[in-house]
Amino acid sequence: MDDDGLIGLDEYLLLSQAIGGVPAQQMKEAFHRLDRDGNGTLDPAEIDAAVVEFFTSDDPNAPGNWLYGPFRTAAEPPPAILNNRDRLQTV
Ligand SMILES: [Ca+2]
Repeated sequence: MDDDGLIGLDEYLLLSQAIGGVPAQQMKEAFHRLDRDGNGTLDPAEIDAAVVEFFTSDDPNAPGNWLYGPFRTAAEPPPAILNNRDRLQTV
């Protein structure tokens, strides 16, 4: 992380490695969906919008649902972090 307040593709892929379980190619696609203005970095507004969508939208095409890689249905095993989200919803 280079402390510029923005997340570049290289930094996003490091994050994806930390999460684990999602192939780099899918994380690259996720990054490009989250980068709504297409300038090659994720700024705080893009991150905020993604987080809100991630928790509020069930639209598979909503960029926020790509925050941790491709949107998954209940039939697909999600990475561990999505298991945590499911757990939160059922408490
Ligand atoms: Ca951007």
